[in-house]
Amino acid sequence: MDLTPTRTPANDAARKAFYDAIAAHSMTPLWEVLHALVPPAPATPCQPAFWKYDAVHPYLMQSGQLISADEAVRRVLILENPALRGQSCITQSLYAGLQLILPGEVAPSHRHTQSALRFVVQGHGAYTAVDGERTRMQPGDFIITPSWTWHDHGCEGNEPVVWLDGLDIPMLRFFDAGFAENGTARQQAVTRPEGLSTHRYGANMLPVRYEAPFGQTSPIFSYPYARTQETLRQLQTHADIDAWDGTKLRYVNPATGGSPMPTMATFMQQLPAGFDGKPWRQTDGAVFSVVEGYGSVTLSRGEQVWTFEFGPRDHFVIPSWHTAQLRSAPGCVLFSFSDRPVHQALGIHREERLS
Ligand code: GTQ
Repeated sequence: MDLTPTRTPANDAARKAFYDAIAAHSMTPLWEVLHALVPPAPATPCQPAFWKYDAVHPYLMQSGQLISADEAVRRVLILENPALRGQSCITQSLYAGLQLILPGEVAPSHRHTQSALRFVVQGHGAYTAVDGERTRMQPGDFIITPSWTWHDHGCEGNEPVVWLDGLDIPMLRFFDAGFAENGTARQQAVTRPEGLSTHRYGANMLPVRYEAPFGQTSPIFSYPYARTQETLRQLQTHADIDAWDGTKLRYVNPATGGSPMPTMATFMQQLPAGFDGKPWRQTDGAVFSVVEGYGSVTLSRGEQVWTFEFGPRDHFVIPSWHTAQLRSAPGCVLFSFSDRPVHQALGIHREERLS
């Protein structure tokens, strides 16, 4: 006699009663969820999304009329993934927001275990201070706030300054490893001249008895656009252009060659005029900030297709395992960041370059 249980209406009812019974003991059957738990390919709930700067900028300026940087602590409009509203994230692992600071304002000193990157979008005259050293913020500069370092921001110029904040907030929330505290002083004491960390660590040399000041995070916390721009310009003229990425470079921790922060990788790329890129997909969802020029990105997953026509200061997100393709008629420069170092540390990073 075959005693193998089979699916019948009576058995379905028995299963349902069984699920209810074990639910009272905080248990649930794997077989009902196995396919979703271990999908054949990443099935992110994130959606591609696009924030046109022309649409965002008036709201940012309006926020400046409603609350001071001092009261807000950080006056930021979070870029929330439309499919993950209420979770303060742009991908499942990354946070992004646009921060506004007005002339004369100070965003007070605090520190947290979350790592932060700043990518300057608009305006001159602001600074970020990290552990006693200030760095000026110019459009296109990439600046790091290492985990657990005191930081405050200020604006000493005469125009509003806006930058993109990228943080690993959702990742630390996932690991329940977030700590934070406010500084006792509103602004930290400046103890070193501006640029000292660049002289010390950023001239392709390191102190003989180098000791990492910020653990796994880069000892350089400012990567100015002036240098990146010149590098891209030279490579665009004198080196091969990648059919998928154009000229794409990753920022590094000069002491390790690895990513500037343990949780986030950052990139800058230039597409030449007339670029019609090949499609690719990768497991690390990435956030883009358009620095200069114009172009488009076409994303697809299954039957769904999205196209975003971008220009300077626009932002968009390419979620995990969405096929993406970049094009640019006049040429453009794009900054991006993702959680790739974590994928790589876990040995799960995958990328496919399609043709
Ligand atoms: O500048 O320290 O966008 O702590 C979110 C959390 C910025 C910051 C954000 C933060 C900061």
